Amino acid sequence: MRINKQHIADENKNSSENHKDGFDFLSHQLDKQDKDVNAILRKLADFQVAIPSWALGAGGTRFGRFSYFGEPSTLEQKIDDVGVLHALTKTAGAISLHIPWDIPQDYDAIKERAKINGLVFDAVNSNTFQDQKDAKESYRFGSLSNLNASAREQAIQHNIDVINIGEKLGSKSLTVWLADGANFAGQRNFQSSLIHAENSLKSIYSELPDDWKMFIEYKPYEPNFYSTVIQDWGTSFMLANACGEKAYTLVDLGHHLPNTNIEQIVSTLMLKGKLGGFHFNDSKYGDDDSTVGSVKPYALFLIFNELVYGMENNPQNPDLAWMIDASHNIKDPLEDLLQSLEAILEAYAKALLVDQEELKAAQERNDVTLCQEIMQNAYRTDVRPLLAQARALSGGVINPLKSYRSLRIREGLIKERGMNSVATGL
Ligand SMILES: [Mn+2]
Repeated sequence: MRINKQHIADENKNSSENHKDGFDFLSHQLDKQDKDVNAILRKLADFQVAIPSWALGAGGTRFGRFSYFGEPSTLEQKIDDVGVLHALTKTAGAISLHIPWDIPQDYDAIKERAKINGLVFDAVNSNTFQDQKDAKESYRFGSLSNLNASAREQAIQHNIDVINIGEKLGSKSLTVWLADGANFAGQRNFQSSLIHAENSLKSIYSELPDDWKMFIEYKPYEPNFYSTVIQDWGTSFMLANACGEKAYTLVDLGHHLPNTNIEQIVSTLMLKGKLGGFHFNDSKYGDDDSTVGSVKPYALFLIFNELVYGMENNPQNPDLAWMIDASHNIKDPLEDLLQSLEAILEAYAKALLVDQEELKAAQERNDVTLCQEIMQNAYRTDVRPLLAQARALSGGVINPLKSYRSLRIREGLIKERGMNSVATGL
């Protein structure tokens, strides 16, 4: 199921009249506010979000899993699914692989498949949160922080293997997320856990190629419910600093306790030049894997406001690696990802509309009311015509979700793959 230029042209023919009305109106309004519409369109078109290989099948909870049918059961099929998203949106130009769920058999064939779909390989993700078949040591009591040196060695070697796989694909970064922690008070010594984790991360870091980055992801709880070794941004930041200049903190939106001020975390890390990667999702309670922007769209906008500020004012911080990190239990994963991509771009576009000069002046006068007005005026602008215009100019469709349905893509995938295919690793 590959979407070609004719599909796109036909789809856009049907929506172009309505779109043109909406876009003309909005760009006229923005012109009057002295906004550079073309510059915003270029930024939107350039923004690329990686899709992780684990987001394409039906996820599940420990209570059950409900297939959406036509799921990708091979890495090739996962790449094709991301290709569908990218063809429609021109925003999903990268795939992020999870090892060992998606180890390529034939590297040339996999690279060729990605190329045909217009994709590059983003960060590679290691997995030391579950035991692999025939593994010598178990991660039941931790991986990089395990008390058993041989288990730590195995986890370090796995991360080095993941780097080697990534190198063959053209990836430039490794994401490490540790499930290590304790389920019960008194189970582990916090200090020795942290020392082991730091030393293990340094061992992995020492094998990192010069042009690579290492992202250290944090999460407060789950699967361990009493303590987690890398529980928050401060711990990640400290470990990244201990490793060296190629190590960075990775912020995953779902990896915070409710009401955490994530925009402030983003701002602090960018000031210090240590924000490396960003995982999008949304949540009500914890790491809920909800569609981006479905629960707290205003919080997402506030986060993007800091990201935009950092991208413009913090040359000490590198370009960020953007990825959606979610797993879908009842929706068609591709539809969910299309909604997430739209929400990300929407928050970005709104943040680009914030008049930073005007905001700074209002802040300096302590005009609290005006500060809020500036933020909310940008947020309340319906920017969807800008997104559609940026997509159409890049060769995508005006309305991705509508086209996904009218092109009957899921039906095509079910015909190709059947009703019983299951995505690997889930
Ligand atoms: Mn994540």
